[in-house]
Amino acid sequence: MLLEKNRIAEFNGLHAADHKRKFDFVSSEINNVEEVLQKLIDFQVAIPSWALGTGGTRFGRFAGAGEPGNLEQKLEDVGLLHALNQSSGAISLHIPWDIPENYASIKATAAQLGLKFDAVNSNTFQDQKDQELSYKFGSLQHVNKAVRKQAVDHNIEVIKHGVELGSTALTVWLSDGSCFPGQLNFRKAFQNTLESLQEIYAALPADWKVFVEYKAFEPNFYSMTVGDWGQSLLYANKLGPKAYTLVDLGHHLPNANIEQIVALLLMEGKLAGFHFNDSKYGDDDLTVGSIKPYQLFLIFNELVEGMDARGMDHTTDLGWMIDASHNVKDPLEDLLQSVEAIMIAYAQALTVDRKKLNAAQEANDVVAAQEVLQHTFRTDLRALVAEARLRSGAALYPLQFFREQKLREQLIKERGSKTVATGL
Ligand code: LRH
Ligand code: MN
Repeated sequence: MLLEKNRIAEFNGLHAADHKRKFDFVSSEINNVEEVLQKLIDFQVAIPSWALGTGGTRFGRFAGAGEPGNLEQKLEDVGLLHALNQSSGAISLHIPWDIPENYASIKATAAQLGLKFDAVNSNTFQDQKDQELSYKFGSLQHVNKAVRKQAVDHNIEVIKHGVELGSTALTVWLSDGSCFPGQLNFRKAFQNTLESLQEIYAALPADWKVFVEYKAFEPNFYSMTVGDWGQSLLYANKLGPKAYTLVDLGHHLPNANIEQIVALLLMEGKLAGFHFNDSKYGDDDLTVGSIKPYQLFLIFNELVEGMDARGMDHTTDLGWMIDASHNVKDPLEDLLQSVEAIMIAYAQALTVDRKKLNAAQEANDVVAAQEVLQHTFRTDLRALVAEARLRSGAALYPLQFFREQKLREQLIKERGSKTVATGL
């Protein structure tokens, strides 16, 4: 579905006066408003190709309608999100769920929709039907060298797909680990995984990065071979300068201080980027900012402080990706909400009074430091984010537009109600 620009301009026209009133008020409170707006306009979040359909759990999956039935339609859906918010200008593919049949036509479609290809993801957490050796007891950690070789070869194949598409990063998330004490020799599992990652690292093109994603548990429930940021950083440091640690917000033990992890990985120059989502208990993959919005703000607060301390480019030097699944919501509505939450947290972090915060920290004035952050968190910056959309030709209110224009109904008319998207 291609969205005519005039439909968005018409919608924005109806809301222009109301928006201007709100924007004039909020911008009167912000001294560097034009600089903040430009950063919001430039900031792009990659959409996961595996989260454009209705997800499920082991207890059930309640199919949605009008889902993308192939990679072409997945690009169309991300193109639709990008047309609505001009902040979703990239897609992250998962191999083999999204193997392009024709690189040239896929690249042409992506270019037409204003989309880039972000990090490509390998998959050695499932056995494919034509696969010779099973990953039941792991992949890169496996005691059997032949299984490790099969997994290394798969990752090298994924890099090849990425090179064809213009991607410059490989994300490796390993489900490897153990479910019971005694099942695994942790040291040997680490060594096997490191040696395997070194073979994958050696196959990286010069300008590529490898993102080592950690996870505390699931699908293994006693140990994970890349179980926390420390283990991932150990691998990344031993691999070399092209290896980084990827932070999936849902991959931590309860109450982990993720903003501190982010601050230290940035300080070390080893932060790959993010898989944004939210969670109450485990790897719930819920809408970004839907459960712990203050934590999301604190993470972006550390990001802006840390990136500026290193003179990093906010738009290009880290990987900004969503990784969520949708069990009870329309996938596109959910993703629009997630991008909105990310943009608001980024806007909040860009408007923190850093001079006042640093002065309070230097003076051990705990209350004053808290008040600086909570003042920003309690300031409604939605009109600022909407103004950035207006200036980039997007809809002032993407979710409202999606519903009022009945875009899901239009997708169902075009695709029927039985199409199923590959992914989680
Ligand atoms: C693992 C994970 C990983 C993806 C998968 C879809 O939980 O976060 O990033 O490969 O989800
Ligand atoms: Mn993830």
